[in-house]
Amino acid sequence: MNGDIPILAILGHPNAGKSSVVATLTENDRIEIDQRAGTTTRSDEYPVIIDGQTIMAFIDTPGFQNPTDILEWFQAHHDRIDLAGAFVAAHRDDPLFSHDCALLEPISKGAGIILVVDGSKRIKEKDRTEMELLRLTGRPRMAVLNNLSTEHKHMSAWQDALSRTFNSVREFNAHRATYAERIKLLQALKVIDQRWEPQLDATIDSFERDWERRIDETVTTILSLLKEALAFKISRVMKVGELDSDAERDRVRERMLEAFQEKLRRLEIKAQDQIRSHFHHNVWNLPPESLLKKDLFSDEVEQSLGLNKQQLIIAGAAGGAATGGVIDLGVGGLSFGTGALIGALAGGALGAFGKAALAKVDIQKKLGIERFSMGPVTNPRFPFILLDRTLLYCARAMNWSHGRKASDEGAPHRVPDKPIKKKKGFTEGLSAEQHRVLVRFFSTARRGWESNQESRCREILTGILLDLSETEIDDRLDL
Ligand SMILES: Nc1nc2c(ncn2[C@@H]2O[C@H](COP(=O)(O)OP(=O)(O)OP(=O)(O)O)[C@@H](O)[C@H]2O)c(=O)[nH]1
Ligand SMILES: [Mg+2]
Repeated sequence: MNGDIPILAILGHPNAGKSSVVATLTENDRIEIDQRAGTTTRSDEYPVIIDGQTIMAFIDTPGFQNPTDILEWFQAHHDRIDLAGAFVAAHRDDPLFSHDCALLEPISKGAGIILVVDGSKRIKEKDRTEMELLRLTGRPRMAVLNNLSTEHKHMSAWQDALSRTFNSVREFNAHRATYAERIKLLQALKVIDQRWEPQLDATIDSFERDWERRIDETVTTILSLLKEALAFKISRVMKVGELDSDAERDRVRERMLEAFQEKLRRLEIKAQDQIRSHFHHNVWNLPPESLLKKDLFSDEVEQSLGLNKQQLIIAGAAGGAATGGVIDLGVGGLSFGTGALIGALAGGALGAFGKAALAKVDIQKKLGIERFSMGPVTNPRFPFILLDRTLLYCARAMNWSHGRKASDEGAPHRVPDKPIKKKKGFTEGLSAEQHRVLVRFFSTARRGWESNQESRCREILTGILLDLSETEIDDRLDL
C-alpha cells in the first residue's frame, strides 16, 4: 500500500494474461491486449476511480526480463531488509535491468504483488525462479491462476506450487470474471496483508455502492426507453386530392410505418449507448449471430424474446383494459391484426409484428386534408420484447469482462432452422403478478401518463439486474 490506497503490481510471464487481468479489474477496455507475447513494453499504473476519487491502482507490467539474474542477486544479498529497493539502487543505471527496476521500484515502495500465471501450461523452471524471487521480496502477494484454454490438468500442480510461496492463490479467469468474482478477488487481497483490511473494506464498499448506483441508473434508462417508445406517435398530413387511390394511401402508411419503426430502433440504440456507458464499455464487439445484432422487428427477435401467448393472455396484455382497445394476438390465422385497427377509419396491413399490428393507424379527413396518424404502439408483445432485448443487453454490459475485447472464443454459429420454442429473454421467467404490473405500466406509458406502477416496475427490474450480477449467464452472453 502506497500512501492511502492499495497499489498492486501485476507480474508474470509474457502472454500470461496480465493486461487482461488489469483490464478486467479496472474495467478499462482500452488496455492493449494481444495474443502475441511482448505486448506490454513498460510498466503503467491504472487507477480505479469512483466519484472522482482514486480508490486503488494496478500496475500493468511486461513482467521480469531477467528473473534468474535477479534471483541470484537476491540470494547473494538476502541479509538486506528491502531486497527490491536494494536491487533498484544497485542497478538503476544499468540499461539491461531498466525494465526490472521499473517493476521492483513500486514493490520496494510498498505495492503488493499479483502474479498471473497461465494455468493451462506446465510449470517450468523459470516459473519456480519467479516464485522464489517474489517470495524473497517479502511483500504481500497473491497468485492468480488464469486459464487461457480449456486445458485443466496442470491446475492442481500450480495450486500446490503457488500455495507454498503465496499468501493467497485464486483462480480468476480474466475473460469470464463477473462483478461478483471481482469483489471476491478484492476480498481475498485482504488476507495477504492484514494492514490492508480497513482500506480494502472501504474500497469494496465503494465498489458495491457504485455497482448499485449503476443498476439504479440502468433501471432509469430502461423505464425511460419504455415510456418514450410506447408513447411515440407520428402523423402525416396530405391534401385531399394528393391521394387518389387506396394503393397510394397504402404507400403513405408503409412509409409511416418505416419511420415509426426507425424511431423505435433509434430509441433502443440510445438506451443501449447509455447502458454501455453505465458499465464503462468502449469496445463492444458482438458476434454476428447475436440476437442483439438482429433487427428489432425481425422474426427471430420476436420468437426468442417476450412472453408466450398464454402468459400475455393471463397478464391481460391482450385485453381491452390494458390497451384501450381489443388487441388481436394473431390467433385467428390472419396475416395482420384486425383488432389493432378497430377505430381506424381505414384498415389495412400495417407493420405485422407477431401477426398483430405494431401500432394503430387513423386517417381523418377534414377541411380538405387527410391526416394519417400512427401510434402509440398497441402490439401487446412489443413492450415485453423491447424490455427483454434491453435486459439481454444489460446482461452483457454487466458481465462481459473488459479484458475480453472481441468475441474471439468462437461462439457457436446458431442459425435457427425451425421455429424457436424456448424463449431466451428474462420476462418469461417472471411471475404472473409481475407480468400484470408490467402490463399496467405499459398501458399508462402508451397514454403518456405517469404510472403508479413505476416504483413496482423499478423493483422488478432492479431484482433482475441484481440477479444478473450474481449468476453465471454465459450462455446468454453470446446471443
Ligand atoms: N481464453 C482466454 N484467453 C485469455 C484470458 N486472459 C487472457 N487471454 C488471452 O491471452 C492473450 C494474452 O493476454 P494479455 O493480457 O495481452 O497477456 P500479457 O501477460 O499482458 O502479455 P504481455 O503484455 O505480452 O506480457 C490474449 O490473446 C488474451 O485475449 C482468459 O482468461 N481466457
Ligand atoms: Mg500485457
